Amino acid sequence: MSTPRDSIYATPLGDVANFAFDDRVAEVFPDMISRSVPGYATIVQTMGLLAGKYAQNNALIYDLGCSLGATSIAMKQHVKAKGVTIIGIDNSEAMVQRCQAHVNAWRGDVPVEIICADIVEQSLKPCSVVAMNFTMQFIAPEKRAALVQKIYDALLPGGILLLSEKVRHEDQTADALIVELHHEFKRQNGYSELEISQKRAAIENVMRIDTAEQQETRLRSAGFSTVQNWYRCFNFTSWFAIK
Ligand code: GEK
Repeated sequence: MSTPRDSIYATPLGDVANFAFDDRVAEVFPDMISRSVPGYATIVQTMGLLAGKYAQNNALIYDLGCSLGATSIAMKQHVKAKGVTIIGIDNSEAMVQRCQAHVNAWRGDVPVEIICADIVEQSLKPCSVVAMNFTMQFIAPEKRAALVQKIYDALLPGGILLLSEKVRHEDQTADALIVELHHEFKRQNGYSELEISQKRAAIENVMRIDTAEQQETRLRSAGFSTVQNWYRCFNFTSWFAIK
């Protein structure tokens, strides 16, 4: 699907406002995320594959922070279990307005319902798969442990959480070098220095990233018995956690 090109930060902005998932972002989102996250397509496809392996008959699947539904679409294509519904939740009206049509445009046997809600407030029903692809980083840090616990409690035995996050590194030298490698990735994908620096300023207060160790400790503290990192490129990483 070809989508409009992201040029939101291409012209100089006097005061760079905090990043928000508004209409302008939703419009260009597929282009923005695929030019910004190394391996995004691989991550999404693999999350679909893992959902296919772990989906249980007659159980729900959640996609928390579904944006335009890329992960829901991948799961819809891979899940063969019977009596499954995928529920995508996002609190951006601009995303939700577009998401259902995006998801419906792809074939698949599994029904997908998109809801506009805050995943911190939303109660979760028993489920076999929960996908959180780059969403935890936008949740207030002090609310993350309770959210992971809520996910763990909702998962059926043998259920799986699929988590992807941008991470930071305690070692300042390592962190600076890895951030630079990511910026080089963005340059190679056509983002200018101005776009990179203005986006960085816009997102600084909105996206507060943890270290990989913090993420793993939180998963284990919630009760997950298997916590495994399966993807890493620069500061972008994915885990599966099995109950
Ligand atoms: C993908 N998973 O393409 N409640 C619900 N949604 C939220 C909340 C919240 N409290 N906070 C943020 N969001 C997608 C990509 S994007 C990642 C996810 C990124 C939503 C927010 O509106 C946005 O749509 C999404 O989380 C994060 O596989 O832009 O880096």
